[in-house]
Amino acid sequence: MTDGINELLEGLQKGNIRSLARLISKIENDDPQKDEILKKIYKSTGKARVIGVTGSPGAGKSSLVDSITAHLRKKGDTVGIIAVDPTSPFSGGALLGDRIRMQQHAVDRGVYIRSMGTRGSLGGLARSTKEAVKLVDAFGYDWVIIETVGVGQAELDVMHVADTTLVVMTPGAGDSIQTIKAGIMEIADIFVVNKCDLPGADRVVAEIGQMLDLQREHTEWRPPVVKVSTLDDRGLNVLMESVSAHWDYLLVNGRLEENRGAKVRKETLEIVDYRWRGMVDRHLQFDDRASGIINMAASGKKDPYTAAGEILSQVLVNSGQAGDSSAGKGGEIMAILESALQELNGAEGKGGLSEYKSYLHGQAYGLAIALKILFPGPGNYGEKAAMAVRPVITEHSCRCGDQN
Ligand SMILES: Nc1nc2c(ncn2[C@@H]2O[C@H](COP(=O)(O)OP(=O)(O)OP(=O)(O)O)[C@@H](O)[C@H]2O)c(=O)[nH]1
Ligand SMILES: [Mg+2]
Repeated sequence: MTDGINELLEGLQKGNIRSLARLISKIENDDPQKDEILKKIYKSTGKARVIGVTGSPGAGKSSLVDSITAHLRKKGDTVGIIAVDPTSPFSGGALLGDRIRMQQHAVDRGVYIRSMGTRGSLGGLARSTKEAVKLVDAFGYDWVIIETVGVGQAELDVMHVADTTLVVMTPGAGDSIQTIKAGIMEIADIFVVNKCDLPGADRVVAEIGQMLDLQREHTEWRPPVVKVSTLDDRGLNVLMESVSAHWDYLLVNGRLEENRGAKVRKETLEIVDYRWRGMVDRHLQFDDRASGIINMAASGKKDPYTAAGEILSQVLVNSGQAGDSSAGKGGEIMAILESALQELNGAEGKGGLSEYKSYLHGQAYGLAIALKILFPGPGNYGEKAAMAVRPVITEHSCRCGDQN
């Protein structure tokens, strides 16, 4: 963990919003120290109440989040809002709209608003959104509200981090119950029929009621259906009472712990899956032997099952997980490399000292090369060393050359 990250984590603890924003950016950009950051803050999470708000595009989710936030602020509670915007980073329209509408909270330090956009896959977005929720929670906000357009599996997946999920419907054309994606109906803890100032709201309420009658699993908690208009906040008090009632329901008989426990269980497996897949991907990228095996499978010289088994054993051996006794040595060399890099950072801060700096550069570079030769392969020390050295080398514009 570098000094920079430690400083940001201290900032987070002290309530510095800039530190929170920078940490979320690091998570969003898949920073190599991401796992360390999340590990460090984990014990500070779990205090915030998390509300998910989902529904069709234009249903009034942002307007509703706005109204709920104002309501909570009046009680003195603090609110962190994460708006998931899966649209292309180039369009940015919805994002801007959200920003403008929420301007009334922009100067309020008790409210933090963050949009998460797609950088890579939608799956990546779902993961980084969940991680951002943890950071906002660890920061100490009383509430975290997540807004997402409920159109795809990834957005539904985001909703699983919420303690209470609101599904927003409208009397508008095309938003009748038949057109709503099945998965969305099932995750609702509360249905909000927004825009009840428009005609047809009662029909939507009735349709939702009929659907709930058909579902048998809602025996313990039948999701209430609340009519709201964010234009004049009609129905907002009733909605907030339903949110409270749902919370009380969760607190009875340890349901909250049970729900959160199930989420952590799922999350742990997701992390295992994600890391494992990362190891395999890097292996395929860096190790020619793997592509050789795949080619043999492709040309019918090996069956795909044997080929897959061989590749998996390679991944295990290369990552030093298969009982390689020299792995400990790699750790020691890595530690020397890390202290050289730290020294280099310190020297940079003091300015001057160029000879000493190039000595440290040389040392770091040499150690990284040695680790690369001794411990090759994805996820192993060679790769870790290259990753550790690379930012320093580009930052200090060293001419030693790139690691890979
Ligand atoms: N008549 C009426 N219009 C509303 C109400 N709430 C929101 N709107 C309007 O509906 C439009 C969409 O509102 P948003 O809050 O941006 O909806 P959204 O669901 O966040 O939209 P996306 O994030 O783009 O999916 C805006 O023009 C709002 O002014 C309401 O209660 N009544
Ligand atoms: Mg919105």
